[in-house]
Amino acid sequence: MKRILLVGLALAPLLAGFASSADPVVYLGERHFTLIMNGSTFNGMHYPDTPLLEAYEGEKLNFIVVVPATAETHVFHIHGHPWYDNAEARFLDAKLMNAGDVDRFNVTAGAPGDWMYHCHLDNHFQMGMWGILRIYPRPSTTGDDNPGPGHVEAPSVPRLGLAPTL
Ligand SMILES: [Cu+2]
Repeated sequence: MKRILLVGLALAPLLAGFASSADPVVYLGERHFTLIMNGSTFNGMHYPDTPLLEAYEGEKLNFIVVVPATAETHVFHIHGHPWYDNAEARFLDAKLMNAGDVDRFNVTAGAPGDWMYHCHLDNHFQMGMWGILRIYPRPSTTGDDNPGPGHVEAPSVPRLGLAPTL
């Protein structure tokens, strides 16, 4: 365990930069998030240093969830955003992932607020293996999908979905 944590810590500076595609200053319509589950970390971090995933309501969120070949089993879970799993041909909101597994899926960003993502294994979760998907209200109510820059005001975000459902 200690070795795995050290590897995770060593990778942390490299991994933190690409976990969140951008601050949601501009409505992009689509975002990409890569999360690596290793030890009791996401991308080598424990909460509150885990990636803050930011998006606008209605954006398409493309996730890549990776469990390295040297890692242990994890269960990826995200609140309020079930995704369609092609292998199981059904919607899931938690996925058992073994060493070497890579899962790619997309969801539509739901109601504005803070939604927890976490490992569903209680011992990992208790060590800080969780983070926040923060969804902001759409920056424009005109129906324009790409209102452009200028929407820099951060709305107050209701705190939703934070209670862990273990
Ligand atoms: Cu885990």
